[in-house]
Amino acid sequence: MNNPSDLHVTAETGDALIVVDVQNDFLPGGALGVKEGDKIIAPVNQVIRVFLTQKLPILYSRDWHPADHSSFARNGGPWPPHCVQGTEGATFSPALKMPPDPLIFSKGTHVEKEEYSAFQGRDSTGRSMAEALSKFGVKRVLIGGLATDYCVLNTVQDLLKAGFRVIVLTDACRAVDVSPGDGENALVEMIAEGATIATAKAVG
Ligand code: VGL
Ligand code: ZN
Repeated sequence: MNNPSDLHVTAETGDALIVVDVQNDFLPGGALGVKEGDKIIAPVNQVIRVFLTQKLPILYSRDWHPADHSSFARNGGPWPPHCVQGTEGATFSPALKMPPDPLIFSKGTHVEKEEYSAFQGRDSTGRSMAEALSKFGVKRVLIGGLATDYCVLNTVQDLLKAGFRVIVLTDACRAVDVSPGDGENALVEMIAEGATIATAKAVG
């Protein structure tokens, strides 16, 4: 794999940043805490600062499940209950930098649908992420968040299918790693499907 530090990324018009599920439940100590999930916050915030300064769009996704969601173990799903709408666990990390009026896309809001992909999310007016990206004239997406092997992977795959260029910020992602190597495999898969990788500090 290429050394991601080789690539400098100049953020410019046509770019958007997608910040995936930086919610308390996915951070260490949370209901579905991702190991070292907290380590992504500084890199993510650094890129958020660049995008805010340049007035480029930042789209925040959140896992936003009803209390009886089908992905929860008690309903036959694979996960402990997490990111239940309105709970502390579903709240964005207080350490995550957000503008006063953030663009938030909620997903997994229907009992029977998993929706790992932020691309399936909708904002408070019901607008899809695809509609928002099109309105902003986005051609290229930089992406970071939790978790590499689920929501980041599925979002990147949907973005690539929809024709966006995608740069995965490797230091701004961490994996659940249900099986060791899942995160690495997800990165390899994203690259094979057309994504490129960079680090947050290469973005300016
Ligand atoms: C996620 C597992 C369950 C994620 C969401 O955000 O990656 N993972 N729900
Ligand atoms: Zn979930």
